[in-house]
Amino acid sequence: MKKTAFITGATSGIGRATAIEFAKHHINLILCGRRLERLEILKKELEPLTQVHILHFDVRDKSEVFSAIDSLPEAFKTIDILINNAGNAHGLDPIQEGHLDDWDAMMDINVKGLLYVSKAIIPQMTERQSGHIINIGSSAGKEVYPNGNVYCGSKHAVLAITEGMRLDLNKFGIKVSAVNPGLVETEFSKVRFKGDVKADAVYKGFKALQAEDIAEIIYFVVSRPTHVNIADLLVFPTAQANSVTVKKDE
Ligand code: NDP
Ligand code: 8X3
Repeated sequence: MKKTAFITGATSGIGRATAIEFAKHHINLILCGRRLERLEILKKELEPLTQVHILHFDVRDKSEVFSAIDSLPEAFKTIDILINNAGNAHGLDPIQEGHLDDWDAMMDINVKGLLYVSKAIIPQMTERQSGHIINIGSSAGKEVYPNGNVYCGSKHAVLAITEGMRLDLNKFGIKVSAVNPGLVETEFSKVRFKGDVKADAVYKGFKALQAEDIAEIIYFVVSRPTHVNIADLLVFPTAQANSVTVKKDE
């Protein structure tokens, strides 16, 4: 029986690469994001491999989240795999100079958005006593780096919520995993620096992880036998030792 995966943040980076990887393995896909045109293009690209449905909503908007998930057609209503991936950083400022709008965005998207989507999907998993939730955390959820304050806080929250989910959903046989990458070359830094050229420097001088590297790891996590759960996985580029130590070309 083919499985169905619900992927948030499928318009770009890790979410998009995961959709492509899952399609290769013929997993049915529900692809979510705000940029509808990108979702439509990806749907067309992947439909020769698998069934694809798109949902266009902002994870910050509770009622949009619930009505989008309610609107799923019968063939996509049973969700076996939830990839809570939508998220981003806004700004890289010392705490005394940080912007309230940036803080709101990070907490609302990375933490509350993940909770809203999970709240809408978990009941069907508990009812069926099966399912797999993968939360995309970050090395920033394990270690705080200078000026990372609120982003790191949001990702520490993702890790704590993941552990809480694993405890509470254990009796239902639901797997809960965290995949925590270090530096991955996506649109992440363009969003963090709001299009500023500073973003171009982030992945220069070393080989950063690519979105496809993380997608392959996520597929590995979801394709383990029923009795195996990868609870918490940290992955860095070889050039990175921790959040602040990156070996760059001279
Ligand atoms: P991208 O910016 O490339 O992708 C982010 C995705 O999140 C987009 O598809 C975007 O879709 C979606 N998204 C953002 N805000 C919202 C929103 N309000 N509602 C719905 N969807 C939203 O970044 P990455 O692929 O790198 O990031 C994916 C995840 O990986 C994030 O959680 C990030 O924190 C995490 N991560 C990234 C790392 C990196 O170095 N790149 C390292 C560790 C973790 P759209 O704008 O169309 O809505
Ligand atoms: C993204 C990785 O180090 O830019 O979560 O915060 S980092």
